[in-house]
Amino acid sequence: MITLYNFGPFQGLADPSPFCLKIDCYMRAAGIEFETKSGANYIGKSPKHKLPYIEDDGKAIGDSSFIIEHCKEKYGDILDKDLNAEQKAIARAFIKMLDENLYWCIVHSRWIGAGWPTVKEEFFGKMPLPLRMIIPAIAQKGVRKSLYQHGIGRHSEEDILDIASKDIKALSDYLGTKDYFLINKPTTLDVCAFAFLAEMIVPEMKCDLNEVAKSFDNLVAFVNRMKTQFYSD
Ligand SMILES: N[C@@H](CCC(=O)N[C@@H](CS)C(=O)NCC(=O)O)C(=O)O
Repeated sequence: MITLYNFGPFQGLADPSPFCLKIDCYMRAAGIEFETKSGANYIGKSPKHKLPYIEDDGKAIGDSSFIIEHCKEKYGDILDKDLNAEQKAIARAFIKMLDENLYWCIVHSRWIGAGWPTVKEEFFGKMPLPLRMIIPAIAQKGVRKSLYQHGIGRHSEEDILDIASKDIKALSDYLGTKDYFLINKPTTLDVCAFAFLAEMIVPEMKCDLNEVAKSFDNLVAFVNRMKTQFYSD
């Protein structure tokens, strides 16, 4: 059986990481049996030194895109087999927008913006003193550096919110009144969109980014639809 290494439950979701949530949801949607092992300590054991990664038949695979590719090769393209080339191209563009652009806006709102008190408490609140006083600031400094190196961290908070809002609006406009993004059943794009949207819509975290996401009724309904379909447990 596949083992998914992730961070573990967070504020009503299977994981605080949209990449880990993406794989959790992909396995459920594709009907692939899996178990989870959770903890930030697995980052050091991961082939790419990030989570998620999986182990399947003794082989470790890191990165959500490579994990999905592996599952498609080994278990069949259960979710996307009915898509044509144009739909696959649209999916690719949206998934990369989520992974490479919106992701960093979410990280900014959680680690630098108004989400920080919640993240600090959730991730570090159970640490013993004096670590609880020291580690959060060190971790936040590391994330600030990553955001700057990526480029998003060089913009003002207002501009980052604007960048994210345009991605979220694009998702809302494309979904429109449909139940799913591409066809009448969930595909990998729905799984990916769910993972990122749920991270902004489900947690009780007060920040402008989450308020923007929650303001799109069709996206909130989409997240609830996916939650009902795959997380009724
Ligand atoms: N491209 C990777 C991104 C994974 C990623 O950025 N994971 C973050 C959590 S959301 C992580 O493990 N960060 C820990 C670190 O950078 O030390 C994927 O698609 O899986």
